[in-house]
Amino acid sequence: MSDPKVFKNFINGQWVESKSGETYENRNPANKDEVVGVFQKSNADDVKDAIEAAKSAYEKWRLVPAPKRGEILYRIASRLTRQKEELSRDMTREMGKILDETRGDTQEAIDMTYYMAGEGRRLFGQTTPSELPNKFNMTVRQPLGVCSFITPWNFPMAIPSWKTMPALICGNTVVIKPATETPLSVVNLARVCEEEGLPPGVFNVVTGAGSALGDPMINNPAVRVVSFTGSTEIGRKISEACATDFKHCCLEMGGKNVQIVMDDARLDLAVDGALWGAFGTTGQRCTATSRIVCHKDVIKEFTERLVERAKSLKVGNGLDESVQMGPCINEGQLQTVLSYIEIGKKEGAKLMTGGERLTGGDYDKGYFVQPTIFGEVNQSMRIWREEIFGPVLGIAVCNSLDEAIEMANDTSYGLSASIYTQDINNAYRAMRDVYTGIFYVNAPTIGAETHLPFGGTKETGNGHREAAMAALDVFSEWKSVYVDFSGSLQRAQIDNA
Ligand code: UN1
Repeated sequence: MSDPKVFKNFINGQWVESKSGETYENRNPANKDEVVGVFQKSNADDVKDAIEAAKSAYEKWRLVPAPKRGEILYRIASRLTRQKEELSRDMTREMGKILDETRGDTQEAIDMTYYMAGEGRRLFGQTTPSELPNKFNMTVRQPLGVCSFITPWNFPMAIPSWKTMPALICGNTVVIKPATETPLSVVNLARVCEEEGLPPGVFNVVTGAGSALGDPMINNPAVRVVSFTGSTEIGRKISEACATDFKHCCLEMGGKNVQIVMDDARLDLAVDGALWGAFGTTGQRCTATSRIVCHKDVIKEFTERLVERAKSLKVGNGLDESVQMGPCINEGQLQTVLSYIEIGKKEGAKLMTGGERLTGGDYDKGYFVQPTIFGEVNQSMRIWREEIFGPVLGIAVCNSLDEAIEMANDTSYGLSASIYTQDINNAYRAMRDVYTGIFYVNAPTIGAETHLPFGGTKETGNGHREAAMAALDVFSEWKSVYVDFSGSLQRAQIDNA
């Protein structure tokens, strides 16, 4: 076997080694024997260099007309489209999710890049009358400067693009630290940016561990925006660190997403939705369905049908097109999943299917676990309350829509929720009363589109939204501009009173 490829950091338009002189191997979670690549184990000095590069690039980039910035983004989107297949294959090798899904991930990055490229010719502000004669009022968006991104492994290209593209179109510059487990997709994104003429220093990549790089990414005073997707625990610390010098801080954290199934639901659809929502991406999505609240009149049939389908899911290496569910990302995550399965059993939930690590043959080379469903789950159980981030679904019973809504809201998180019903009144009531950032009717809890705001309530977020026009509010600040062409001093609130 030939030596694995060594990938470098991307700082100021150059591919450079870490000043630490150290590297780490990244392996395929479906096959530990396969080294996906060797990456830089960066240190605080590398981060400092990247932030300095971003800071000096900002002075020019902010003055490039936004439509011109948009043209570069169009070119990036177009190259991502041309390279979609190879980018997606790289992503399956480093992250494990099946090819269909990594193609979706790459597509999400393409969609976001095109969307933000178009913003280059909008970035609308407002014009509004003045209360005084011969005076003109308007608002314009202004960029902030250097943005630091810490991104997760479950969407290795989509989530970095959600943060990067709106930041760039507004005129900011970027330093990104991709998840230790999935650096290749961000390195690939950097290569595309370089090839399509993004100026040096505008987009910088530093790979390595969050424990070593988190603080220098966040605490540097040149950084004006921090955007993080990951656990609520780390998000809280980042929020506190940003508060000291008032950095913009955008957090997208945990979820415990619910699918409500009412007695009038189309059960075939509800089963399809639950299967995809719970076991897509091996349950490793912030938006994954981890709770079902099902009406008592249909719970038996719904559960039987869902269990039967879950049992037949083919688990394996995502590069095999017939596989339907890939591995967990690493041994630690697999152990977390297995420990929650034990907790669920001890708490008295009824294991309906799954529950075991998959072993034997190729399974021994990766971190595979069976799709797992618990019945008879109740609101006091930890498997109901805590985010597991794996293919574990709990089903609880309800007697009415009111009770379903109360149960849906009984969580510290608030990312995504869905209802399956044919009753339009029930659908609208649930839409209004379930307190989440994303809500679906007759569709699973996963599947957000890039031109709608993405984010959640309560401990899922801190009030900001990613994607769509909402992202522009994270990466720009309003400037209100008053132009007085009267030729005399006019005092607002006084001369016109
Ligand atoms: C995430 O899980 O962090 O809505 C992102 C979805 C995807 C994005 C998920 N479009 O499931």
